[in-house]
Amino acid sequence: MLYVSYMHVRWIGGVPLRMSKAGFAFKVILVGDPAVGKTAIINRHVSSSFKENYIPSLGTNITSKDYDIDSRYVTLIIWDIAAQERFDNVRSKYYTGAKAAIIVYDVTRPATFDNVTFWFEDLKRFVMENLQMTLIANKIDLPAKVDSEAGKKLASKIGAKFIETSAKTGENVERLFQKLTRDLLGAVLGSSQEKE
Ligand SMILES: Nc1nc2c(ncn2[C@@H]2O[C@H](COP(=O)(O)OP(=O)(O)O)[C@@H](O)[C@H]2O)c(=O)[nH]1
Ligand SMILES: [Mg+2]
Repeated sequence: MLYVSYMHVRWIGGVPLRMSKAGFAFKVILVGDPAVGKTAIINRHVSSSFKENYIPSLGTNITSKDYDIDSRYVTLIIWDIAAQERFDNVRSKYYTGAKAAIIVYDVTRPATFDNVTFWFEDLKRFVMENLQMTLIANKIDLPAKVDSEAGKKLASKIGAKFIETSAKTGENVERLFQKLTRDLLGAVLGSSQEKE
């Protein structure tokens, strides 16, 4: 059973610290071209909301969310980058310490799918070992111009899980974060706890 509550995050020297119960905290980052729905996916998950208007995020937004998975506390610290992603030094800070990366593309814009390779190479360039990756085909509530098979194929090529989502309807968004959290926990406990 999985329940969720909001956490307060304290800032010390730029590093968020949770002052709470024992458990695991994992940094999760979202990457992908502008306007693919990174912020929308987070908002859907964290606050069950969706906005039609595109408001490009400024700087980096950090949200955290707590889960109770089989009586273990897990916190995801979810980083959403924007605006300055062009700068290498900004991205490298953003990537540092990440345990999971969500690469997002927009199924209505093939160029955002083509750029997945850029984001993957970039992650490889900056992030060390043990990065769990998920490729997200977002906006599946709209007519797709990139088919599922191409997404699946690319995901397996880059060693990522593949999930198709709509931040608008919410389809598969909870599944994405539940799976991610369980897989991160499973990896840290060194067991094969992965459940669908
Ligand atoms: N129809 C539809 N629109 C979406 C979806 N996800 C995001 N959008 C819209 O796409 C635009 C960009 O979303 P945003 O989350 O700001 O993209 P970001 O730049 O990757 O953070 C906004 O206008 C959102 O309303 C989706 O799943 N379906
Ligand atoms: Mg954004």
